[in-house]
Amino acid sequence: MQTHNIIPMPVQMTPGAGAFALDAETAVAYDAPALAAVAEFLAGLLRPATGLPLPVQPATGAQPNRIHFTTGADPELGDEGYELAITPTVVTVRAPQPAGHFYAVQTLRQLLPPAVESSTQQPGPWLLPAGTIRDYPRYGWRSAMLDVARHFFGVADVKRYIDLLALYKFNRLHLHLSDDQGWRIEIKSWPRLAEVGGRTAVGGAPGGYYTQADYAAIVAYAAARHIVIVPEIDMPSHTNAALAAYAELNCDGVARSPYTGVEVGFSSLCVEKEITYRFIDDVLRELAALTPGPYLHIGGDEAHATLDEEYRIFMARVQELVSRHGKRPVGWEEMGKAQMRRDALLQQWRLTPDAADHALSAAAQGAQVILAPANRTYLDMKYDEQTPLGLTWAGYITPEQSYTWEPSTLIPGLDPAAIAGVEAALWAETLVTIADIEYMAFPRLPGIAEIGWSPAGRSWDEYRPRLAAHKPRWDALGVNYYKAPDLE
Ligand code: IFG
Repeated sequence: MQTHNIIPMPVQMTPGAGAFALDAETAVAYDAPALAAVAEFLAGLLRPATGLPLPVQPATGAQPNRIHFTTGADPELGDEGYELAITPTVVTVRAPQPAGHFYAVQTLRQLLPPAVESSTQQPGPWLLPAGTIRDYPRYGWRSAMLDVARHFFGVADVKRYIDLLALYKFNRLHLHLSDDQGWRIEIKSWPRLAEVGGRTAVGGAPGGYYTQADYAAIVAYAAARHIVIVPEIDMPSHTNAALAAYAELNCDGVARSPYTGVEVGFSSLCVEKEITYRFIDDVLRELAALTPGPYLHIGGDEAHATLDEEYRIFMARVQELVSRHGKRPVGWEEMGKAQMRRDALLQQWRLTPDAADHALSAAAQGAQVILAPANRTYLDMKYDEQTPLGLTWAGYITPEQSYTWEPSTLIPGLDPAAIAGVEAALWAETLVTIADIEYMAFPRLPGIAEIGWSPAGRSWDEYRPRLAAHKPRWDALGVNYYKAPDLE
């Protein structure tokens, strides 16, 4: 493990002597039925590149030449922690919960040569350096956000992004499902949302939407990788697609025209009309039924067309609707202007003094804060002036800029205990394909995973070569990453 390049950096690593070699007799064993899935996940991951059979079987005692998923871990490791013990004869994985075993798998794959990520057979040897690792995350909320509203990305693209998030131990994917330019989720009680709102996208690009079956497939694929889907229906602004689909949702009773530009803040649901709350309640009910995760994101950003007092009343009322459907409300930082439920989460993104006040106000009411500072974690920002994709309003963000920040001191006065974790947001005004997504996400996304998982006290000088060592892994995975100069 002397020269490991694991991202996120584990809490504790102790090198050992020698290595465990995967070979034709190596088997993957598990002690409890709940661990069969993660054992199979590992074998399925390793078989293509190694060409080894790697049979998966219930453990029958301690046998050599096994990767052994077992129970009896130190409960201090928590729901996502794990312990790895690698000797030349056996690899033992211990974790209190299956999620911990899953994260041990991500570490094991990163201890193997990058070629192990290849989908075709590669020459070995396949050696796991001996040693022990004790690891667990700093924050429980480690998410990426994908904007599928400005441009639509199909199920296969979302699954691909989920695969890449899993490699870096992210545990949530926030899907921005609605905006001015498009509505991306089928709602059976309001069918025109997807039928009409799903027709458009920025610049006249093809639209699209997830049927409820599509969404269920995304949820299941994510769950198998211990990623919770956090669906967002943005409101009261960023709602032109809904206002174009249903005239009655507009204060003047006139349907809006579809919008394919990139302005923000001009739209608003009619907060004075009761039909608006019936609409929201129907949408939240159907979404809650489709979402096993505990969170529903109700947006709340850039409500420039809604009176402040009406905004406050609206966001407080909608939080209650979310709660009545058995979920915890999540909202962008402006929701902090309103009264906050104690079980709500506020997502900090703007860098202004009033934005910090909203986060402090939310925390003072017992809500948690997710940190997504736009000048560090908005992966739709250009790397530099040459970057062909992306925006610049929050400044250029190099891999170093996205890595060198510390959550606990970002907002002066914010109690570190109120920080739920971090999010890397990817807005899609200028992104059209999964290759565009990968270009903006890599190489910056892994660093944000590390900020969410690893202990404080990072240094760019230590991290930079470790990140650079992931390029062959991205090559093997076929990731369309930006060849950043500071990683050459
Ligand atoms: N701000 C808007 C997004 C998107 C973004 C692009 C938030 C919460 C700028 N709202 O970020 O809709 O347009 O960088």
